[in-house]
Amino acid sequence: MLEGCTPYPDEVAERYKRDGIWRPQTLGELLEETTARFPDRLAVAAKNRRLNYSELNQLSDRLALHLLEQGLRSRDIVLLQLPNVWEFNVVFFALMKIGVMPVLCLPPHRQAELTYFAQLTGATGYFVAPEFRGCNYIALAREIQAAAPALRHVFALGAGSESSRNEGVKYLDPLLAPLLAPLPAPMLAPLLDDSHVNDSLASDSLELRTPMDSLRQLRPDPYDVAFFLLSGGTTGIPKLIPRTHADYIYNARVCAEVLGWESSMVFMVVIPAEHNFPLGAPGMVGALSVGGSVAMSLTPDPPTVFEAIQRDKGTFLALSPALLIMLLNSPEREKYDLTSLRFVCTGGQKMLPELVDRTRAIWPWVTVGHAFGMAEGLINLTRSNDSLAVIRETQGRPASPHEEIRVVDDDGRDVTPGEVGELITRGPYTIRGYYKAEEHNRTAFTADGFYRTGDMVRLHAAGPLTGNVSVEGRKKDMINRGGEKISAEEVENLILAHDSVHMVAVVAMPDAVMGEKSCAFVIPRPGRTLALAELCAFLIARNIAKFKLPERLELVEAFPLTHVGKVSKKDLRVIIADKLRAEAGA
Ligand code: J2J
Repeated sequence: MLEGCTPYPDEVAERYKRDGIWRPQTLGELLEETTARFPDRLAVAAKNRRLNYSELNQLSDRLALHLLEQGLRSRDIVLLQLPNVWEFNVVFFALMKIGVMPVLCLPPHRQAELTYFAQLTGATGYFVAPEFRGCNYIALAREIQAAAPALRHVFALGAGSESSRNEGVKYLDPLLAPLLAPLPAPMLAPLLDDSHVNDSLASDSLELRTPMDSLRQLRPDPYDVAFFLLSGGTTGIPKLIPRTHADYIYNARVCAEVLGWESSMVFMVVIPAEHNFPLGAPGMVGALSVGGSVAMSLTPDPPTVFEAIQRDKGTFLALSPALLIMLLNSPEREKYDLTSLRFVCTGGQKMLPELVDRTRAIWPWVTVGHAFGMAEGLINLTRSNDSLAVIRETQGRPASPHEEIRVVDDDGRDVTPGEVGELITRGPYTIRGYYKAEEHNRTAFTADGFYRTGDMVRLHAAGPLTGNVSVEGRKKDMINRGGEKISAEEVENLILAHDSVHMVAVVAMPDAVMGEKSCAFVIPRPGRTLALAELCAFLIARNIAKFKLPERLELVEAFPLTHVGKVSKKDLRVIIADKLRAEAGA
């Protein structure tokens, strides 16, 4: 396994292979297998393009050859930070075919996070949209390159302009052009401006110059790292989660099987495709393993999502409860035909029973369910035939019978069945360690390889909910903002650098839509004061993802302490919740 990763113990890996749980197949081969079965079925749909399986497979082969020609090499690591565009799939599978390992960065990540990932991994490439939601990613790439010189290759969507091509940015359109069918006329017009595909490249005979066999020779080891996901980040900046081809394929297939997916299903990619949830748990890789389709919604804005569902006849909608609330609250909802939907699955944060009821009332033709998963591996799902009680009161049960889950107390002893404790887990797709994080791994995993999730759960031991898990709280010091995770420690460290700050504690405050938002309690230095806008400007200048900014600042003289003299975040959460309640009542 790649250096810096923790392999599964030999006897465990052998067992998974012997029992056919891990198969000797790479993600590239998975796509080839489905392509052979369903060459003409729709694989990927987006507003401006539809690709069947043959096209998706050929485009990723072609791009893979181009990437080799441009200098990327098997076992290189790259940063991948694309919006929800059809090219995401082409790039992802091209990389899988030549064993280049992407770090799946989130679109809001900025210089601070990206530079850290690039430096930690020695990444050689960066895949971006030139501009998206007000961010110039080419400029961002330059800043990262200045701090991480190994990052030699910048690949951008589109065709680029003459000047940008000269700056060494490589654009994807010309690389893919010869295989792309012309766009239908009505779509062409708005796109013409930014797609002057170079004609000389349109007749490029790359496939002749570089025989396809060269790809087969680069087939990566199915049991080695395919890509890196990012952890929700319990301490400091997000940790990198190495996932292998074999573990991820099993994970994606088992989710697809549990949910009864068939080739008629259409998976809606609404939250950023780089998240584990839409990527495969349950998500795109699972859909593409059964010959289903993947429909990309460029943004999670309600009209864009509704339009995509209507256009592509989406059947499976995977999103956070916060986003679901926004969709249900949107007045635009009535304007679209959403009757193709079969399953609405929320994950990333807890869906409360009231939201289950409301969704069922508004969309009576859908099944509502939960995905309680984590990029580290374990995934719990409710099933379509679960009772309403299970769907209202629990977050489901492990997708695979090979998952081991335990609920333990602070000393690591199993709690009385049915009581609340920390969920710890081990299994065929749960990692045994974060990438290059030896010290953190010592506490994040037990000596016998269980991942400590930091989630406080109840594993129902009797009655109609038996075997299902309810999330009751968490032990980890993070804020879960609509499914987006914020490490309190990471933000506290940045705030501490502000001149006016003596001490800081960042905690979650309740929010009706996002579930939680972050609130910074600050003890100012003597004679100093601080306003929220000033604090946010200070943090933005540190080039971090915007979702990490505190949304409220409370200046205090002292912090409540626990009986051992530590800052009591529990008390701070109560203080701010009470204050918000009082303000709402006033
Ligand atoms: C309560 N808390 C949840 C849920 C995740 C599917 C769905 C989500 C993720 C994800 C994922 C929750 N109810 N339904 O990877 O494949 C919180 C827990 C968990 C953490 C993991 C998937 N679903 N959570 O959210 O790695 O605290 O994965 O440990 O981003 O989100 O976060 P992440």
